[in-house]
Amino acid sequence: MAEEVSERTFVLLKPDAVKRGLCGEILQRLERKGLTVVAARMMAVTPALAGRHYFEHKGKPFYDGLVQHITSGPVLALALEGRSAISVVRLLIGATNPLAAAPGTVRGDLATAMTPNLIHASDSPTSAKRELELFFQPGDYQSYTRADQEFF
Ligand code: FUP
Repeated sequence: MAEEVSERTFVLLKPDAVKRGLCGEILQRLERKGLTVVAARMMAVTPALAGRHYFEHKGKPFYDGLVQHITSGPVLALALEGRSAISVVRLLIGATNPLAAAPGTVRGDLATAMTPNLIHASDSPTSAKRELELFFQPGDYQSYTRADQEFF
């Protein structure tokens, strides 16, 4: 395991998270774990951006619903850094299907439906790089040290 490697990952709080007022709750879980927010952007996802973000799902039966949902309202795009951030965030958000997601995870605790499942997070270094580049410009990132950094 690459435990000592600091990584940057991409997280998207989907329109259901924004509309349910759960951004704070979800972000608190990520921050308390020890992840550092290095970029944040509330925005609308256009159909074109949705198509690029979800290109690997094109042609699947749930694709149209996925694009419809992600473009249905504002999202909060985040870049997070931390020790093994990519796999750590995936563990914290839980399984894709909230009904199968473990208690204690974001989806396991806060969602029941498959498409409005609150959150997206990159699943590999390759997808993190690609997704970060879709949503952020190089100048969007901040560099700072958390006051509690010694514990992470
Ligand atoms: P995840 O990485 O956990 O977000 O899951 P996937 O990349 O496999 O799927 C992306 C999104 O497609 C999920 F967040 C929800 C949606 N989806 C469905 O609506 N139905 C499915 O059968 C699979 C995925």
